[in-house]
Amino acid sequence: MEAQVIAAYGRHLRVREPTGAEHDARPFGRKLEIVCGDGVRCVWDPSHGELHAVEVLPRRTALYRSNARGDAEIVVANITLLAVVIAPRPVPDLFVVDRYLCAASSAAVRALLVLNKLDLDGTAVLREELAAYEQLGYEVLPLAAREGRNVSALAGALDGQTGVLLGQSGVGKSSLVAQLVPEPAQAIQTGELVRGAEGRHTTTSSRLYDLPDGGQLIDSPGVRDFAPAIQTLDPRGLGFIELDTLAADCRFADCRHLSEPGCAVRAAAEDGRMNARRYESYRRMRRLFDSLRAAQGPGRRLPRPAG
Ligand SMILES: Nc1nc2c(ncn2[C@@H]2O[C@H](COP(=O)(O)OP(=O)(O)OP(=O)(O)O)[C@@H](O)[C@H]2O)c(=O)[nH]1
Ligand SMILES: [Mg+2]
Ligand SMILES: [Zn+2]
Repeated sequence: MEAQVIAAYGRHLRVREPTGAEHDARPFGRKLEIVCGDGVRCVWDPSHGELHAVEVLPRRTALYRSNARGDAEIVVANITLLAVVIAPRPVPDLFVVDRYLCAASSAAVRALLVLNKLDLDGTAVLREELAAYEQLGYEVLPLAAREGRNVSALAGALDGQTGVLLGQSGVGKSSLVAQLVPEPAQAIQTGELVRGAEGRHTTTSSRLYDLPDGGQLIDSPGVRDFAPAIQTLDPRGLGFIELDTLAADCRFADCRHLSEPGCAVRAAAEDGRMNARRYESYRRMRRLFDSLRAAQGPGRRLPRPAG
């Protein structure tokens, strides 16, 4: 039987058959790394009375992060859209936003930005900062989950897609899911939502939902920081999409765009053709990349996504 993983926490999986029937399952063997969005082949183990996921079907896309040792860890699989959610509160870190975008471009997944909590002060300033992303071609969706304001724009972007919501804890990812999915209450039954310190519910593991109009959406736990897996990054531009064209004019093919002579990227940042904050972000990413590579052991090959 083949099924889609709609939740994965520890060694517990929740899988759904194409018929819609849902089951609990366990990964078979220690080696299998299974995440939300994966397709798996399952077999029933009558002696233990449980369903085993014995094989991960080839992934069309895979989003990876780096752990502190520089190893790649898969976050979600088979997504076609990555939505980075920010809000005036908690105060956003655009450098983390950039690193999500690097991971998306490295995974060949389309990315967009969601600016939630339009009802709060501070969104006007943020929208100006986000204009730099729009100039790069990233769509920015300003909305307010609380009032359901412009949530339809996100629904439209998710049409026919498998999307994931990523961002800091408290930006409103689950609130958006609640607006888009008719029965988000099912998540509470699975025990994934626990009371956070401030007394509100915080999401503790990813969960995939079907959208009424055909797409799918993965809600994920909030994280303060994020680093894309260095193994997935193109060493030339590290996933900064504006560098694809700018770096072509650097004097040296292996230019790191720091202090090398004849660097076209630095020149573009100096004369305003590249956004100065994005260039600073690139420099930080470069330092992170170098330090993670130094921390890394002999290295582990990542499986290539199919297709
Ligand atoms: N003012 C305002 N508050 C909102 C809006 N959307 C969500 N919130 C509030 O923001 C808080 C956090 O919302 P959640 O949806 O739990 O945030 P989350 O991103 O899922 O957080 P984690 O699960 O911890 O990652 C809640 O108190 C929501 O009521 C909005 O549009 N406006
Ligand atoms: Mg949540
Ligand atoms: Zn350069």
